[in-house]
Amino acid sequence: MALLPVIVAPDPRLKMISKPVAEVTDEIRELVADMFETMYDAPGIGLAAIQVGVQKRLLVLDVVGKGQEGEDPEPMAIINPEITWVSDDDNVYEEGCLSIPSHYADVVRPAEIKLSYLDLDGETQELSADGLLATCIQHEMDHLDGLLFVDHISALKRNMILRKLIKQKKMAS
Ligand code: K1U
Ligand code: ZN
Repeated sequence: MALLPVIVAPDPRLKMISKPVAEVTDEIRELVADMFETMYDAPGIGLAAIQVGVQKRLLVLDVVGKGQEGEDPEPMAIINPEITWVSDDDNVYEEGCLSIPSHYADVVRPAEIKLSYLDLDGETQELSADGLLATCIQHEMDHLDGLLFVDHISALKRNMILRKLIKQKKMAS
């Protein structure tokens, strides 16, 4: 297993549309293992493959364990997800992102969703999600379509965050 570097915005790779996984192979399972290690190490509750530079429709998450001691981990790997239903009622959650370190903002999303996806055996699964799980899945699925949580907030707040990220990158280089 290996820790993978997480891409920080602004970066053109974070705007790419990820491509479907053609087949769930050992190589994909190895990537998933590396992504879990990277997510728990960060720590984070989710990670999309494009955040580690892999343009595949694949994400990992664990909104239960949160990488903290004393919590039982509940890792989930979700491949080629498709949302099949969203609720009319919304939920607001103050989101963060490992690709937008140290910035948070309230994001409105459907409160409940249903999705289908492939598991690590290549089997189709159906899932109903609400609460933080629904929020996290939608946040990670946005990454697969080149979107970040700042694309859901006002241009004023988004530009403020992006300007700060550019400054942080300049200071680090
Ligand atoms: O970069 C990412 O996509 C991961 C992101 C996922 C997420 C967070 C909040 C709402 C929706 C999606 C994170 O994990 S940011 C870090 C974080 O939220 C967290 C870290 C440790 C413990 C608890 C939360
Ligand atoms: Zn994110």
